Amino acid sequence: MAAPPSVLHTGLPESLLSDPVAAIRGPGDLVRFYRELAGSAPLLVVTNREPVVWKGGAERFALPPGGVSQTIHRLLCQVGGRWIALRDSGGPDLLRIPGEPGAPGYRLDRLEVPSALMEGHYAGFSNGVLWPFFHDEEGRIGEPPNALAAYREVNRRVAGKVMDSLREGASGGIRPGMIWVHDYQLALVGQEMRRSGGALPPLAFFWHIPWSAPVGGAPPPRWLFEVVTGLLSYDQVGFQTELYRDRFLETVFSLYGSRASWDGETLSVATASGVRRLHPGVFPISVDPDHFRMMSRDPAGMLPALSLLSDCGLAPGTPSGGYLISVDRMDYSKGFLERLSLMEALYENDPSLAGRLALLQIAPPTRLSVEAYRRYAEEVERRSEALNRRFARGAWRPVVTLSRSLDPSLLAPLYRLSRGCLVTATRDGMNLVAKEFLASQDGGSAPLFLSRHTGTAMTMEGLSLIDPADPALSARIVAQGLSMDGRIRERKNRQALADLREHNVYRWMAENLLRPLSRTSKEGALLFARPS
Ligand code: ADQ
Repeated sequence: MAAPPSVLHTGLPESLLSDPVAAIRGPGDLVRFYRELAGSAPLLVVTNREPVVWKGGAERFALPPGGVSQTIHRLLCQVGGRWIALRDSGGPDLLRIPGEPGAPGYRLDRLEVPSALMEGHYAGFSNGVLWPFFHDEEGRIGEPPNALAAYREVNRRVAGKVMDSLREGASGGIRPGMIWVHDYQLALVGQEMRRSGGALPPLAFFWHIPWSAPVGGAPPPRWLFEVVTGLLSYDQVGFQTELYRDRFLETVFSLYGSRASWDGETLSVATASGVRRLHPGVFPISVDPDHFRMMSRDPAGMLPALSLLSDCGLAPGTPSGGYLISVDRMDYSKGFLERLSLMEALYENDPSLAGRLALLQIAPPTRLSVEAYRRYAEEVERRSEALNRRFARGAWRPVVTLSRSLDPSLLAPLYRLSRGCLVTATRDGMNLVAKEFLASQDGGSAPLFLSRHTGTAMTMEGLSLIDPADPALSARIVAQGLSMDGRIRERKNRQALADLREHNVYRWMAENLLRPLSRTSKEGALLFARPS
């Protein structure tokens, strides 16, 4: 008997049936893919942060450097649609973002939230409670009074803004092929939209950060049921890795017991507001490796990178110019203290490295309205100074810190010129820095030393893994990696780059869009099954 077809009935063009996303390499492929699935239906994206920075004057606004939001921005410019975000720069509530000539561009609806409410939502609940909880840092949780109420209220207002944009009548209203909501700050938006009633396009959500394992025996935090139930309102909830997706499922089962069931594709849960059916998917996020490769050798970025290194006392080609690079927001989950301990162990084990191999940490401050972050930044500064006092050699310092953001055009050559990259996150949804470094090496042999607690370590093979919780062991792995035959290191980097080119950020987007949009294209019937 013939095997049943793995694609049941999709209504999708033939070109998308065999392997719909494997051939996607760049923005043009993604736009074509979107059009084949959604036709002229626009896309509606909802995020906490806006994709542009208001400048005013003739220039009006600027695009922040690179990153995932700029990939989504480029798609929206081409296919048209709307982006709803909390306003974090000046200017009007509504901005028309133009596309290239001939492309529709999109409308950015910015939601102004009073500062006290924003404080409770962002610093209070999102980054004072959810972030530390899901990064297994319960000791850093600090929940100001009314933070949960502020979180609910901001989610409600964002949902209201989305509903308004669906209702605005023929002229201003939008009929999107799907609505794509992002990250832990906005978990309740889908539920609030469903409470408004009426038919909705498919609602997709992407959870960018880790999901922690349910705490055996201990009662769950009182808000967890609410956040999980909020997520059940979406038709698709995407996670970075299987581990995080499976932990989410475990959490659902721990909270809902026999009212939940999972058939390997669809999760069904009998909630107080009815039975919810959704697809919890695994979509590891990525970068545009060709773009980083190109930037890493572009003289326009290379020349300023060389002069920046000279200013830092790390002039390439000089005996004291070697450096390991790290690039992260100043966040405790990125393991700054663990990294300093690793460097300390490295110098203790091999004192000849002092004077020859520094740590260049590029670390812009972040979330300074949260006390845990302010205290952490102070502690990192104290520890960096102590290491500098102990291992200084003349004018040479072991730790060079740049506390600011650098444009990716400058970051890429800095990655390329380094002796290696240290990623020491104690927990990380994915970690894009690791992927940017690998893409920028392009034929180079500098190794990536990657924390095994990152999504990148869980989803890519053949990388040198370290454990920031064990700096002595990690320092030995780093020393071995640095002295490994250059050809072996180069081969490892090449293999990683090939993997990244296949699993790039455009493909990540396509995989997120595939199921919800194919559902729209069949007018509400979920008929698509991924090829096995
Ligand atoms: P982040 O926690 O911010 O992201 P990461 O994935 O490393 O962590 O992305 C950081 C981005 O900011 C990178 O593109 C990096 O180049 C850039 N960046 C960091 N410091 C910079 C600096 N000094 N100057 C310029 N650019 C800098 C969250 C989750 C991650 C997940 C991403 C995407 O915490 O786990 O990988 O979202 O889903």
